[in-house]
Amino acid sequence: MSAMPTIHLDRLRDGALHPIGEKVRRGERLSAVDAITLFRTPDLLGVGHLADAVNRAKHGDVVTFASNQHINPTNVCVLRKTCVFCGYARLPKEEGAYRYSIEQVLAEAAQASDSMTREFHIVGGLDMQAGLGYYTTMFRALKAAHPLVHIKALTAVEIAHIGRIEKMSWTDVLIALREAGLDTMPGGGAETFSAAVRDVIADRKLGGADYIGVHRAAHALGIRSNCTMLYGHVETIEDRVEHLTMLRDLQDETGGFLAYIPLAYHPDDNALGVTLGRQGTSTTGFDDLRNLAVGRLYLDNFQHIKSHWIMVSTALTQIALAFGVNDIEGTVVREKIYHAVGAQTQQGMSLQELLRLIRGAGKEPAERDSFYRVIRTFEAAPAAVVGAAA
Ligand code: V47
Ligand code: SF4
Repeated sequence: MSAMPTIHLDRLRDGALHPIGEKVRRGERLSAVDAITLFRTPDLLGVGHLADAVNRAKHGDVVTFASNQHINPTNVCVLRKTCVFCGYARLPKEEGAYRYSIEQVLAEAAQASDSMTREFHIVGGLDMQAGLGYYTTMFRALKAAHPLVHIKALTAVEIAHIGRIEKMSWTDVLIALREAGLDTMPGGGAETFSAAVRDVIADRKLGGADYIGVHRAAHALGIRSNCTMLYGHVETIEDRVEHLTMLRDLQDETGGFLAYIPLAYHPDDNALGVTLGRQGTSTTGFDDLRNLAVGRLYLDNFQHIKSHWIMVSTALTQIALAFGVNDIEGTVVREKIYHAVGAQTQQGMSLQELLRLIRGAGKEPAERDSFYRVIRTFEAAPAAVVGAAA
């Protein structure tokens, strides 16, 4: 599906959105200045209308999700003191530090046998004891026990870390991991690319250009990946647009990104939240919807915009389905990273809950595989049930 978007200019209250609406109607690419306007306008419903029109032209009413299981094998991280927004990492001897043995990873993954998990999403800290061998052994063992389950694992930052420990190039690390069973890569570790922002929130972390470089190396090998942006901390609107432009440029070059996922910063239980005096005050629903909608409009070469309900709540995710979102983070068994920084949401969602949420927004739920191909659709629920969900 890819019709031209149906735009009603009379639904754009802010006149500054009219030329952007015309561009969207013509299928013309938006400029960085347009993106800044979309981030600044108070007319959120206008931005939402444009994003919804583009999303409908691409996906109709279909909203996809995957049945996945998050596994975080180690929270030991050398950047524990310098990624000041992270509440998950520990130093090796710190209370609460853990590193799973392969047997523990298998035990956690064993939940996949009696659930419908089709994907393991595996990310963790930059642990000096978790080198290439740790992950290749893990992936081989997982594939032996669950041959049909897709492995989406290791952020660009973790790939670069393994390369540093093993003195190997990113490409060689990726080749070895792929041979062991890695199928695709998640989008974590991007944060906000701007050097000024990184200086404040993650001054020793892999820089933006290198994050892009690792994804470029993966795409060149045919390993597809997701990408993210952490927003709602110290970044400016211009920083957000610069970040999105870098993602859009790489997508023009390789076409290797599957989905974009904006991640809402949570200020609890991390040093940055204390410094900013923000504990207990997450991003606003307004900004969450805007980030998703601008992602849909500016990243015109991306098929999929995903809402991470764990961070922005299931309630907001349901509304986001009218703001350009066509995919919802899946069933996610036992999420840890966000629950370490104050996420109040559940650690997982059942299939019935997901269906109720999608249908309640008047959309058609479909389960997808890790390449976003629809693998299962669902009979419509009785009207009374849908009504109850709305
Ligand atoms: O890179 C860490 C973020 C990311 C906080 O690719 C925080 O399908 C908010 O990228 N507040 C990892 N966010 C998770 C991630 C992800 C999630 C779901 C799906 C996919 C995918 C990727 O979590 C990190 C960082 O940006 N994070 N701390 C915090 N305080
Ligand atoms: Fe380590 Fe990632 Fe947390 Fe940074 S965000 S401290 S790299 S686990």
